[in-house]
Amino acid sequence: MSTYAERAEQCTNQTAKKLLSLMEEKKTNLAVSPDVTSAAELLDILDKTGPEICLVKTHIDIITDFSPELINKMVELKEKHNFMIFEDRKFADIGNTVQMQYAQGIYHIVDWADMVNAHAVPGPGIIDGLKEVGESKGRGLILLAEMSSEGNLATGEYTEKTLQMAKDNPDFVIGFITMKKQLDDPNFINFTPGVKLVEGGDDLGQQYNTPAKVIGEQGSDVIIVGRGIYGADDPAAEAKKYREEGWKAYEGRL
Ligand code: S5P
Repeated sequence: MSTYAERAEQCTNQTAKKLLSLMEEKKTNLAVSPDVTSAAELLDILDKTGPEICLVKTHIDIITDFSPELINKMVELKEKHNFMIFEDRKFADIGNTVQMQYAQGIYHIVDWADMVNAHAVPGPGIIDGLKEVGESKGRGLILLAEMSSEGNLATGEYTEKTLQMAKDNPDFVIGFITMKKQLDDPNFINFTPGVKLVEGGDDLGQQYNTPAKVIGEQGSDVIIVGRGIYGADDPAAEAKKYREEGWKAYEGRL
């Protein structure tokens, strides 16, 4: 299996290249998902876990006291700790609408998020719409090929068609939300949510696998951890544990 550094060389998209290089350089395949609702809490978790992560995944629309100042501060932390930003917007509409959701409104996501994700359900027009706005800024798009929640519909033919949409747009699509490695193509990065140090789930259908399983056995590239880190008493120490587990599993599979 290729190293993150080797894959960075082969990528066409500059955001994918940057992420893979950063992962190798910082020796981390951990993305933190601080799904908290206040700006201060978000910034606090990000400052504490920043040294351990390659990426932060945000849900900007759950912040109750959002202001553009939050974005400035997040970008300051990004520079301080050297990580990238993924806004988990899960676009799911026609191309014309998602373009506006991506660039306009109060969040202006395209201006600060290195990458965003989208569902494939509307068909390729969703990629075309996002690409028209994001490509010139060097942004990357992640498609949801699979989901972590019980009973989800992103399986079989749906997943296959999603992968095909990515193959048709290798300049803008940088990878997948998926439970396992998809495609034998070094261009695409596999991002896996639903990760905890012990397997299990929550009472709303979330299902958890361990870093060892996700990276080591299933061949994914990036672990996305929410409650496992921000729900801990010491998020910094917990992030360090996930980072070590994730990296050990990566080295083990090389
Ligand atoms: O299939 C998915 C896709 C995503 S992006 N399942 C997920 O759980 N996610 C996101 O990952 C979800 O929106 C949340 O932000 C995070 C998982 O959080 P946790 O607290 O369960 O680790």
